[in-house]
Amino acid sequence: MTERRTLYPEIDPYDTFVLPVGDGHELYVEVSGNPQGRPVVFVHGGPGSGTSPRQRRVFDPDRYRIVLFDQRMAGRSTPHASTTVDPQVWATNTTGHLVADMEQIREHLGIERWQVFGGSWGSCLALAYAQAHADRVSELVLRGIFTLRTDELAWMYERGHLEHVYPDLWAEFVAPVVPARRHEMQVAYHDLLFDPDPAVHLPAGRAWSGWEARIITVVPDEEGYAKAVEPEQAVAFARIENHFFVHGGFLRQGQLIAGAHLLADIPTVIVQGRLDMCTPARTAFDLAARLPDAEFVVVPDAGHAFSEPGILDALVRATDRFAADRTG
Ligand code: STX
Repeated sequence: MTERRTLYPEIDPYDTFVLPVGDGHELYVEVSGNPQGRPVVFVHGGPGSGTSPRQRRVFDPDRYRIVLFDQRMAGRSTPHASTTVDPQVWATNTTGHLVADMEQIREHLGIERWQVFGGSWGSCLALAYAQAHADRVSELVLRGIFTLRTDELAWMYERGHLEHVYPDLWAEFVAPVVPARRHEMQVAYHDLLFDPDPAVHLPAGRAWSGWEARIITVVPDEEGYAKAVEPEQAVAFARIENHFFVHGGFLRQGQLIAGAHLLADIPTVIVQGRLDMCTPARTAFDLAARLPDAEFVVVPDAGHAFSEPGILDALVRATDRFAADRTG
């Protein structure tokens, strides 16, 4: 096997700012790399994970103008999901709002078209954005495809699915929910996560976020798990994910697969781990079947996370190839 590609060296942003996008929400945005480079926006996962400095490093900093932003209520954006359960605030955090936010960021930066790069929930939001604004997307790089169809969510959060692979971790995931409600985990968790009492929402947030952190890599990542269950992050991540999931991502059932034809003219790479236990490969196959011109890479020895060695290799190769393409 040829050597696997890894992240580019650490870089600092050359510009960071806060962008008010309406409804009282303010987003943290940062730009790194080459100001004259090919524009790319990194769409983070969860939803609710926020961005991390590592995400700048999947792009050649000499050839890309790299835009990262924290989606509503995540990371350094405010108000933060860990500090409010006000339904009025949550009502203005939907997929439609996030798509519109991306347009505001693009316009603010004076970018005509940009590459859209997203994994997991980031692939979902990237697909929603690209299907709404195809003319603004120069290329798509998608990993761990997730479209929030009911059965995709049931796979990970309802009984009778992933518990067959991880019975021990599943037992920890269901622990905060009373047995009588374990047939409706997402809804039951909603009540716990949005309870104003930290004695209720904190253990629930850690159990929800910890479950995901332990099933996204093939080899356990203790450092990743420790970060995921840190109280503020765990509660924010769990609340945002749960809010989007109980609402089916604010999408029509199957909307993003049915709309795939809208992307036919966008050069697209789809990277999927065969051993992905979070967003199983079927969704990637469903998407790839509707995008015959896309490059579809199934990595045989990788799980879900962006950091899985085979996934990272394929992603860096994809962004390098698009950076070399002057026609886009
Ligand atoms: N969540 C899928 C998702 O977007 C169900 C996701 N999974 N893990 C992540 O994001 C992080 C690695 C960003 C925590």
